Amino acid sequence: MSANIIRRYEENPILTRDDVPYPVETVHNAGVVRHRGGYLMLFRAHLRNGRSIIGLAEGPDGFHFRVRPEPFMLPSREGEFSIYEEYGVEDPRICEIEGEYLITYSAYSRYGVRVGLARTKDFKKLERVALITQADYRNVVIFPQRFNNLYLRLDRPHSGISPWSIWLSSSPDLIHWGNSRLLMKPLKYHWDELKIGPGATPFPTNRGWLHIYHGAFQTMRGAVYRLGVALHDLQNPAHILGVADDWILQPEGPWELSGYVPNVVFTCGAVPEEDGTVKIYWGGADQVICVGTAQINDLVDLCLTKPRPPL
Ligand code: BMA
Repeated sequence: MSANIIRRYEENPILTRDDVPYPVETVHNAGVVRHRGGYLMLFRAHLRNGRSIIGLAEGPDGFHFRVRPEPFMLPSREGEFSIYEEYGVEDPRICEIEGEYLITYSAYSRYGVRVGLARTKDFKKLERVALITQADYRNVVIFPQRFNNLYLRLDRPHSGISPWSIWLSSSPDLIHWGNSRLLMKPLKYHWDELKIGPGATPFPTNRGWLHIYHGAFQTMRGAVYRLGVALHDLQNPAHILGVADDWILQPEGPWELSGYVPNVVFTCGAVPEEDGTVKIYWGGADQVICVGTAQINDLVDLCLTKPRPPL
């Protein structure tokens, strides 16, 4: 194993605002999936009014992307969604399940931040399904499979009492969610002690579901955002097999150390490949998009051989 468990792509960053054919100040925090033989990315971008929209980019190999001429998702102007998306839509995650793509995103408004769910089959026609949390939630990733006929998601409620942690909830219909339980907490005086949140949509390996999450540590210069990894039981994701004690990625590249928000690597997507590697996408300093690759086995081993307690 090399010193760094994630190997950064030599041509990072792979997407910047200069690649976007409409005016934006940042491109970051991207969900990525395979689609029609290529790779499809949904990314967050700040407009010059400080609010966010979601753009779409496509490419053949997971490293080179071309941005579609028009944004993919703007705040809704209709019905209930328009009330809760007034301040913008952020941080899309994509889950491919049963022949369609589910998109979860943060919806900001004067009432706080909630999570919206939309669905598409072709990334042309988009249907908003429901707002699937109350206020004070972000970072929802849906497992790409049902368990005993139930959808499962990892989510992250905000709390004034307990450090922000990763929870699991289930739903029979993607609209009504419940049976929530706490799975993973930040660890005291650890790289993720301030807060943690779901990152990329989990993917199956032969030893469990791999989930790449983010964690923050407060310093005198603000928070440092890093990535970590956890392994969940294949049949029952509520059972965590191991959470790696070490982070797997920290801000080191110049575009991760400085940008719109310095010292940030933040993931919304990872694509496992048949050759045993995974492409991991992250926003660098909330300004650009980067990619790196890791051996899936190395990530699994780190969870199992060097774990820290989940709670
Ligand atoms: C979080 C979210 C992310 C962002 C991160 C670092 O709270 O706002 O979208 O990438 O902070 O600034």
